[in-house]
Amino acid sequence: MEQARLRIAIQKSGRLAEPSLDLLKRCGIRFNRSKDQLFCQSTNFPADLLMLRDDDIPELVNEGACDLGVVGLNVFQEKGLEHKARHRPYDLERLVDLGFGTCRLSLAVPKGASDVVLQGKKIATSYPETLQDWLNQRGIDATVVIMSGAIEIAPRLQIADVICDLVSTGETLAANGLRELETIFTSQSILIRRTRDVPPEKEELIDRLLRRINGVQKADESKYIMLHSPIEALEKVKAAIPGAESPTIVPLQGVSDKVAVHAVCNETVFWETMENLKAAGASAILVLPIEKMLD
Ligand code: PRT
Ligand code: ZN
Repeated sequence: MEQARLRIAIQKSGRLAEPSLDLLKRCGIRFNRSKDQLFCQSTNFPADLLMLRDDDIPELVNEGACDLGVVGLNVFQEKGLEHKARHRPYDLERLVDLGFGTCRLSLAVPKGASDVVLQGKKIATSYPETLQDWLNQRGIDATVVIMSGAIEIAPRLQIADVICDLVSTGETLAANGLRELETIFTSQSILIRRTRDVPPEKEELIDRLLRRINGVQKADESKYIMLHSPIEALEKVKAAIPGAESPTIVPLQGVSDKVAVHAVCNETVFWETMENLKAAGASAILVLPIEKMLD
């Protein structure tokens, strides 16, 4: 029997494309990819990549054309509400948050607008379902104007009074003389899978990939710290190491009053942390990145 292969959908080009590929690369999965290719096979993991528009990813995973997909939570949510409204199945699961592509879906008005009551207003957006859901929950009656891009010019064109668009730095809003009113949804990239009709061989591959992603994420959050500590200050120094369980204590050759302390910290090590360690008596403090972790 032919070996099962996972099909992973990622964005072809755009904000999520590079970070998605990068994540897979850090999971040790290599692809032979030439530009403009829509499909490519991994040379060292039973997986193939499908490069698509981000908006198409949830549906293709839902339909079974792909097993996994990387997509913004904003798109996942919007498509989910769209399916719900049409009573169509949306058998997708949000497997893991990937941490890139963070943004927020916010309401904004022209800077000069003093009246910010939404009732009865026209709101332009590319996320009509998410917006409508938010309005419904608050009992606000407003007209949703659907636009597929360049939402920020809607007030100037008098298409709408208010816009509801994705914001990351806020520069686009500022450049268009708009003021952010309120965030209605916060988003980041997520890994999604289909929940229906997945053969056990694929389940196994999904688990394997998830373990690797988990290892990459843990490694990102962790640092390896090495330092020298006077034996008499050891308890104080150990207490100043953030998020470290049972550090390794190693003797130092030819030195009787100091030991080396090695530990994995599962928290960020700030300069302040290092200064605190030094104040507690530590010296020769080294903080190293961790590339991979597997428990
Ligand atoms: O061709 P395809 O449909 O795949 O691409 P796309 O144009 O739909 O997507 P793309 O690459 O722009 O965005 C993909 C995903 O990135 C989105 O679905 C979000 O999950 C995420 N993301 C993160 C963003 C932003 N940040 C973002 N700032 N998507 C869009 N923007 C736009 C926003 O719409 C506005 O026009 O950037 C502008 C605002 O940015 P700031 O930095 O000026 O605030
Ligand atoms: Zn898109």
